[in-house]
Formats: sequence, C-alpha cells, structure tokens
Amino acid sequence: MRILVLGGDGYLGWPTALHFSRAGHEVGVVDSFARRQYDHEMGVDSLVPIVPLFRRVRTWEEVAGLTIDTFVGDLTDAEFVKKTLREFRPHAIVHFAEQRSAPYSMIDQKHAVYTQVNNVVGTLNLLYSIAEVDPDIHLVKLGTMGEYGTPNIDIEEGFIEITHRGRTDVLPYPKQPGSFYHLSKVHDSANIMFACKIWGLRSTDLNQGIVYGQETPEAVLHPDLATRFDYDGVFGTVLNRFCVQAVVGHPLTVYGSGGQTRGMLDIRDTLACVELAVGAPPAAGEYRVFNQFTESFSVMQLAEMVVDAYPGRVDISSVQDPRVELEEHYYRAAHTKLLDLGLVPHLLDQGMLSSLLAVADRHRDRVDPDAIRATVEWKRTASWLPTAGRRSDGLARSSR
Ligand code: NAD
Ligand code: USQ
Repeated sequence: MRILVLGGDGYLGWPTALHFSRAGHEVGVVDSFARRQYDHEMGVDSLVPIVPLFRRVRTWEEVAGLTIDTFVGDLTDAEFVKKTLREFRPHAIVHFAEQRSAPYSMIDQKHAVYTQVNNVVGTLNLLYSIAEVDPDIHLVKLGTMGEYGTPNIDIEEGFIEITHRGRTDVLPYPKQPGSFYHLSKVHDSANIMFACKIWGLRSTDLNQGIVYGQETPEAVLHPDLATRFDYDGVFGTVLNRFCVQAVVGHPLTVYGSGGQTRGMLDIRDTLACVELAVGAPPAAGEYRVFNQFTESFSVMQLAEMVVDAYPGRVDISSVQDPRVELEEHYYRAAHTKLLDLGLVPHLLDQGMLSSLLAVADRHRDRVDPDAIRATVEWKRTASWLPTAGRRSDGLARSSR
C-alpha cells in the first residue's frame, strides 16, 4: 500500500513510518517541524538526541535499503495538503500531525488558539483534500482517550446506546475533555464523523491512551533512527517523566493524590494498532472509533512501579496538581476492538520498566533539571495577568 504518515517527524510518526516501510509499504512522511520549534520556544530538548528528518531518511536508505518520501509543509496550508495527496496518491493516511500537549495548550490564550487552529484546521483541510483527490483513502486519525474525560460510568468505544423517554439510539459517547488540546480532538472527531456521513469518506478514529517507551524494532537499528523522548513539564508524559526523574534522583512528581487513572500503551503497540487499523479499513461512509490502550493505571501506581523497578533510591513527592482534574475517580474503559483485530499487547512489566529506565540512564547527562518542573497551571491565577508574573517565553510562572 501507499501510506502517508502525517507528523512523520514526531515521537510516534517517525517509528510508524519506519515500521510500515520495513513491512514493504511505500511510505511518505509529512511534517512542518512544528514540534522542533516548540522545543526552541520552551528551551527544552528531547532526552534522546534526534537528527534532522533528511538525515533520518538517508540513514534508513543506508541501513534498510528502503526509501521514504518526504513532504515538508503545514496541514493548515490547504494547497500544500491537496498537492501532497495528488502527488503521493495514498491508499491510507495516518494522521499524527497535531500539537499534542495538554499543558502547552493551557499556557495562555495564544497557545490555546494556536492549538485549536493547528489541529482543527489541519484536519479539516485534510478532509476536504481527501474528498476532492480520492474519497476512497482511509483516514486513520489519532484521537485521544482524553476526549471522554473521567465520567462516573463505563466508557464505551466511541458510541453508547441510550434509551431516553422510551426511545433508543446509538449516539456518540459524551465528551468531557480536560484541556483545550483534548478539546481540539473532540472537534476533530465531530468533523471527521460528519465528513464520512456527507461525503462517504472512510475513517478510523484511534482514541489513544498515554504512550510510553522509546525503542521500536526499527528505531534501534541506528542512533540516527531514534525517536524523541520528552521528559519536560510541558511535553513529557507521565511514565516517561517518572523514569527520567528516577535516574537523576528527582522525586517523582505525582500531581495531587495521584488517583488520576488513564489508559496506557507501549509505543510498540501504537505501531501494531495503527497497522491493524490500516489493514482492515472501514466501509465507505463509515466512521469508526477504537479505544487504543492496553492497560490502565493510576498515577500513584505508576510512581510505585518505578520505585520498585529502579535499583537505587527513589522518592515520591506529592505536588499540588497544576491541572483541573479529578484526583480520585471511577475509570473503566472498553478496549476490545483492536484486540478483536489481533492485537497482542506488550504489558507494562518489570522488563519494560527496566528498558525504559535504561534509555533514561543512557542519556542522563542530557537531562536539564530545570525542565522537569510543571510550569503551566490550568486555573487563572495572578500570573495570568498581562503585567504580572509572565516569563519572557510566554509560560505562566508556577506559584510553587
Ligand atoms: P509529536 O509532537 O512528537 O508529533 C507530532 C508531529 O506532527 C510533529 O513532528 C509536528 O512537527 C507535526 N505537526 C504538528 N502540527 C503540524 C501541522 N499543522 N502540519 C504538519 N505537521 C505538523 O506528537 P506524538 O507524541 O508523536 O503524537 C502524535 C499524535 O498522537 C498526536 O496527534 C497526539 O495527539 C496523539 N497521541 C499521542 C499520545 C502520546 O502519549 N504521545 C497519546 C495519545 C494520542
Ligand atoms: N501527571 C502527574 N505528574 C506528572 C505528569 C503528569 O501526576 O509529572 C498526571 C497528570 O496530571 C494527568 C496524568 O498524569 O492526570 C497524565 O498526564 P500526561 O501529561 O502523561 O498525559 P496527558 O496530558 O493526558 O496527555 C498525553 C499526551 C496526549 C494524549 C494523552 C492521552 O501528551 O497527546 O492525547 O496523553 S490521554 O491521557 O488518554 O488523554
């Protein structure tokens, strides 16, 4: 198949592109390098060094003898999107290309607006281009489990049957996202579902949980092929952060009581899930949703697992939660559709934790301790006011 990976320079997009290339598909990657710009803006860097995209692709040619086409441009540029689809003529598009950090979207109005314009307009341009160039293209879109929030009932896979005043229907599951970033995914989902309905497009919305890990079978073949690994307070996700914190002797930053429970998955399972979705496309006009995670853990459980797995001493510190979220709640989410398609999950065991800690340990000299602290608060505090407490980089200053 010809598979176009949007966001193919990112944490998940790059190893996905390698994986499809090695499996014998013709692969193209699209990226605006926005993610590399956020690093400059925040003054942070990936823990694992990453080389420029053109060098990644060249090294892949040398190592695997396979080519990957590159398209550098922004999805918010409608002409670029259409031109790229006309040129590459994909059978499937895997769409990772969004601003994906909840804290980044909550820095201030500018970052919230940027996040929603980038994500929602980019996806809308893509929908129009698919409809115009080839409505048969299967759009595999990365959504998030965070679209659902943490309701006090079981979470279903995309849709729920509701009986109301004696009548029954199957409706989109209610969405209660926890950041302007997560909201952008909700808006995307509504737009994609509508486009499938009116234009007969086919799409799979993968509501993915939090991904951990950095090594995939292809990305470990050469240091130039490595994917990024974020540990900072804005882009670092919880388990990746805890592993880095453990190896540098920083207390694990559990926000609040640590009862926040989330679906999680190994980066290798991200690749497997996307591959399963691409391999079994929906019918024309069908919009389907898969919940893409393999296990759920509370933040405190994750911290305790890291404490147990790390050979040295690790402390857990409970810091005031910078987010507005439930710290203790019910959480049970369905995730059977990818298992039904054949997913065999890599579970979070001692072996995986040790290999994650080993990645962090190998690059411990690159850790900037100042980057670890959470600097973005959800609540409007005094630091929000235009004249008080602003840092020159636009980040809200923490009150701690
Ligand atoms: P990432 O930031 O590392 O990668 C995203 C890539 O998309 C970056 O290379 C960026 O430059 C590019 N991009 C962003 N906006 C673009 C635009 N307008 N045009 C072209 N390129 C653009 O993020 P990631 O961690 O690889 O996540 C990929 C996707 O998966 C995101 O949509 C994210 O919401 C979703 N997701 C990620 C996780 C996770 O834990 N990392 C969990 C659930 C869902
Ligand atoms: N948390 C801590 N300590 C930390 C970091 C985070 O306690 O040092 C807590 C947060 O408060 C939150 C939970 O851990 O309750 C998860 O936070 P996170 O930063 O790991 O993940 P999140 O902001 O939800 O976002 C990440 C990705 C996003 C994706 C989402 C999937 O950045 O792209 O959509 O995971 S989900 O969580 O299912 O919405």
